[in-house]
Amino acid sequence: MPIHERLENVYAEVLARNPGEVEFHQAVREVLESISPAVGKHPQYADAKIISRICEPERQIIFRVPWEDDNGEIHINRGFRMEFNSALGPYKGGLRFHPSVYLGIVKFLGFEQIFKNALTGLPIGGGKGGSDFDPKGKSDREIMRFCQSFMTELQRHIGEYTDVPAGDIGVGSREIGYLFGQYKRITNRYESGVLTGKGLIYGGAQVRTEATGYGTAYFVNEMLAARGEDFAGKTAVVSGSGNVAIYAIEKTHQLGGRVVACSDSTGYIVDEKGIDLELLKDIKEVRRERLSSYAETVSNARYVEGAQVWDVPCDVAMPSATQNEITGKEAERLIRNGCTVVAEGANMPTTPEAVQLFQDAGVAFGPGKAANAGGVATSALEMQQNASRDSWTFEYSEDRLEEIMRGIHTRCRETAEEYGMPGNYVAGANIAAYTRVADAMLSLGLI
Ligand code: NDP
Ligand code: 2IT
Repeated sequence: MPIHERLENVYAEVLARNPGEVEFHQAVREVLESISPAVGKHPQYADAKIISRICEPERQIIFRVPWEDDNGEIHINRGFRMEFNSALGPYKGGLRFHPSVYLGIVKFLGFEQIFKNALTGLPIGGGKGGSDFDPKGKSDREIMRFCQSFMTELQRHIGEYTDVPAGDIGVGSREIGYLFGQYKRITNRYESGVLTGKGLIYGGAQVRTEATGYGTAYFVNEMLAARGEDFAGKTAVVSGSGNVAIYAIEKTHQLGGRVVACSDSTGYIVDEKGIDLELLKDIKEVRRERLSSYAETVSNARYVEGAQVWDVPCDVAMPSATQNEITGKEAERLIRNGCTVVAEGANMPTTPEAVQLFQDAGVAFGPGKAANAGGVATSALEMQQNASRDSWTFEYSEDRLEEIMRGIHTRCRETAEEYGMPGNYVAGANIAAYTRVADAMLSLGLI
């Protein structure tokens, strides 16, 4: 899709200002293309340079994170926090610990988060952070020391009304616990609302662990319903085997589908009977082992090393590992194998070329901003519970999540129709989110 001529200079400026940050360029380009049909209807946004302002983070924080390993050797990592947009609420978004993290990754994630959070309809702005620290192979005490050093700097920038981090790749409830402990120690405040994804015994919320994956499966359910179908009898493939993947599998099974394959960064497993979730959880969440252990335990399963999980035929695909994992080649394979629904559990796992291929082939495509928004939405519910010192039941929280996902799906669909692109969830998500952020920014004066 071409970029509207009134927005062309915005993209040129982003490229010039953020050299080499290719993931950020990709995320911005998709939004600029998607909102182009809205430019004529809302000239006031372009007049006020809203999108140029949104593309420039409100604040960028980069810091040194020194830490000591178990052998007494000193390591230096780089920490980031991208406070991107606070028009709708405090900056909100996860922390990613992965060796591939650099400024371009944190910016793309922070930028996407603005729109995702707007789509939830909840009062949260957009932000993201992380480090190029690699948690793989580190002992528990090394993880703790790293988290403490990371928070020693981060604590001066965050707060329940300012910026509220959570987890992402490499950051789960163990890391959030160490981060919260250090925040509490330094600030002398039991400020529950400063982080989400906390453990249930110290201010965490029911369903937050499950929320992103559950939300993605709920979103697929809505996409199927919009086509007069449901999960019954359908096979699904999920990439990754982390937090999002595990709970996308769980909810897919509960909704009547069968997930036959999932992956990690070294390979994938296939289990035609449907993934045994209790075993998968034990391997990944308790033992913290590699996925290959699964095939060593289950006789009818096989582990395929060094290949893409998208080789496995399926009706529904839920990429839930990392960015740009489905390129044109994988999209063609999925289409050829009969896949009709793709929903992004991960952030930007599908390249622009692959998205186009899906849309041209009539595959229903749910972008991450919409399909994985259940995680951050439930984080906002955690903030709500923390603010009122309350805690809700699992059932009530899950109902709220389902209702939120249904609302996001409806918003995307109706907006796509309103702008003459029925069935285009990418356009629907971006335009609906953009107009919400833009209206808030206009109301707040020149910010
Ligand atoms: P986890 O760290 O729990 O799991 C990540 C999974 O993805 C692992 O199986 C990992 O394999 C795989 N993976 C990570 N990086 C790569 C890579 N470069 N190449 C191949 N595989 C990779 O993370 P989450 O499940 O939390 O996050 C997964 C995705 O979902 C990310 O895109 C994240 O931004 C997104 N997301 C997460 C939310 C959350 O609430 N956690 C909310 C919304 C989106 P291995 O172990 O081998 O590295
Ligand atoms: O990408 C995401 O939405 C997340 N990693 C979750 C963010 C959050 O604040 O819960």
